[in-house]
Amino acid sequence: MKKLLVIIAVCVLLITACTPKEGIEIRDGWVRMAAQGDNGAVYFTIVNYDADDELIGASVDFAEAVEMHESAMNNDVMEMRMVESVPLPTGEKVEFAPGGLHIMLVNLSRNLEVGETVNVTLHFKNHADVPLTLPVQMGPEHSGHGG
Ligand SMILES: [Cu+2]
Repeated sequence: MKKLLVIIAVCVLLITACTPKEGIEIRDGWVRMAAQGDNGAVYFTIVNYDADDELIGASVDFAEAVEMHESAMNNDVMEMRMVESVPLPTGEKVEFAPGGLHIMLVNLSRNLEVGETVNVTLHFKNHADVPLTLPVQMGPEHSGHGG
């Protein structure tokens, strides 16, 4: 019986290792350090190996609201606009990064300290929710929420 279990375990490992990429991969995720009452921001890279999909939002349990924003320079002024959904075409990589797309955490209910990890759940139009555990980091620059 024990031997059988070992064999099954080995098979599972082999299958996992050899499966072609599929689903939705989220990598390089991080959350900007911020104080209670301020706004935070979440960044990551999504690669969609599934059929076309859309990111339609995110949720956390330590902010009043969670919105998707896109920052852009407009006449030398950095502006943010709210985005209802972000297209994730199959095979494409979509980056959420400072100065561009970001998840904005409105009115944090607690401090986000460098070195801790926090839970963020992403919601998709077709794909099941993806829960993430992301590190809190300082970020490349330090003004406002930096979006
Ligand atoms: Cu923003």
